[in-house]
Amino acid sequence: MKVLLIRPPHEHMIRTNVPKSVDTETGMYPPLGLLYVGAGLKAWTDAEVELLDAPALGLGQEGIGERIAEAQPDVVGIQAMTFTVIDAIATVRTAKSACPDAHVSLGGPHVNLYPEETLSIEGVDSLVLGEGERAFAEMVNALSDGGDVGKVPGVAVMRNGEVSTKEARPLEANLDELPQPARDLIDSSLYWSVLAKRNPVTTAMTSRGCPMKCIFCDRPHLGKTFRYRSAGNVVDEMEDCVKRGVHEIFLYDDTFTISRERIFDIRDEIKKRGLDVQWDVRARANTLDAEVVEAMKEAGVARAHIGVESGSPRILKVMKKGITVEQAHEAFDLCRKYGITSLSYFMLGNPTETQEDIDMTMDFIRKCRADYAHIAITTPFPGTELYRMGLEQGIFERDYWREFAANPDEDFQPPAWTENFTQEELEEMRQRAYRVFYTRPSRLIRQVLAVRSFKEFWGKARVGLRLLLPG
Ligand code: B12
Repeated sequence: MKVLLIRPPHEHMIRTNVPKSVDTETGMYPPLGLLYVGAGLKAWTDAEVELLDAPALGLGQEGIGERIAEAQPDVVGIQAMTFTVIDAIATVRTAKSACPDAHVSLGGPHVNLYPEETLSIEGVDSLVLGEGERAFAEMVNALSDGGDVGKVPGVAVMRNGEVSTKEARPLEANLDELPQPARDLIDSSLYWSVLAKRNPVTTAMTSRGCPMKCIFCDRPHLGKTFRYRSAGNVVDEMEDCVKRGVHEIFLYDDTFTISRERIFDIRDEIKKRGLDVQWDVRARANTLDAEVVEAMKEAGVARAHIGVESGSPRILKVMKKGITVEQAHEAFDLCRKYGITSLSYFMLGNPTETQEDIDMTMDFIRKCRADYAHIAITTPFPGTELYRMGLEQGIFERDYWREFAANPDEDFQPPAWTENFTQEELEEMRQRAYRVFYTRPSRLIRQVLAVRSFKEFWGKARVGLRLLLPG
């Protein structure tokens, strides 16, 4: 069996009220999900596996078509996020025209949210729901044995106009039993980040799932329980990355810092092995204290991404963020004290938000000691409690995400939450918030003093200017 995994190009990605430069100019990150699916194939099938990372290889549909025609795979597995589904569908069509007999299967966040709509797309033979490692491997084995893929748990097919199942397999109970991502399927040198001190970079995930209840977030395929890998298993992966010449790792755990003890265990393991590795984590403000941040620094954590969302205690409650303004300030102070670069995340235009709440967020942005700020306009994502609230409260008249899934249109712009402010007012406020943050004299001086090369300075200045300039 020959299997070709594809990350579609980002040519028709729908805009999400995040400045374009944030998506296109901050870096190129490996498709971790596909590396895990590839690892599952290597561990549990005899398939010959190839991975086509179109964005990293700079491939469009024509290039993808040539590669598929050349490879003549039996199975094509394509990653689908709602925001890149138009490119995923174009890739399905390209696969069917370049290799009509290939079985084309989709996996990723989008298929879990809209299985009917996605399976109704011409050329899609099956969907792999939830975590794909075992389900896809079993599906490939079933295909090679001439079996019925619709009988494989977690695989959905169309049966007499009906979706055969919407049930994913149970989530992996012990993540240590999963094989390490198959990084030999990609060229590590293609991946970089404007944030990194040393490129190339890679990505990793040491835990899956998040028990928090933030209304704007949804991980349909990774669950609400925090499942984590052992320190030894995590550092084995880091050691493998270093052997491949990659010393900077971006952890994609939704919230790395939930398990306090594990942070100390990972620090001890990295120190015991003397690993030269810097890494980047996503943390929650209320899980950080001096002991934890110090241990993270000792372990090589170079950057921490910390969601704040709002400077208004009332809005933090409305968003069920579960942190306080004081905890957020404390988190950035601790990162500054122990020399970890911190990135803060804010959202403007939240449910019930008033000018007074926005002023509190601006005040927080003015005073906080974060090194970077990422300011988005609140845009309800599919499958989130926020989106359901918008439909129930009549903020949105139609279920536009389902309509989009049924008939994806690249001109579709997901609407912001415009309960009290118009889109234009929110964009003006976002520009102002970026100016408030990035033109603070203390910050400008620190950034200039911290820069090590003109190339690094230009990289950051270019993205910075894009953020500050309208449009
Ligand atoms: C890393 C990441 C990014 C990275 C890289 C994205 C990429 N294209 O690889 C960056 C920072 C660029 C990014 C950007 C954005 N992201 Co993002 N991102 C993530 C994050 C944190 C981790 C993804 C990951 O690696 N997961 C780990 C692996 C193991 O999981 P996985 O990829 O889902 O793969 C598993 C299964 O889904 C399945 N599977 C996945 N693909 C396939 C393919 C096949 C064939 C099969 C069989 C199975 C399969 O099996 C895999 C192994 O179990 C997720 C949140 C999360 N926790 O997953 C959000 C997430 C994917 N991002 C999301 C969003 C919205 C965005 C943005 C649009 C945000 C924005 N700008 O507004 C942009 C889009 C830009 C872009 N070009 O892609 C959403 C997608 C929601 C949706 N309905 O599609 C998520 C789920 C977060 C959320 N808010 O809900 N993102």
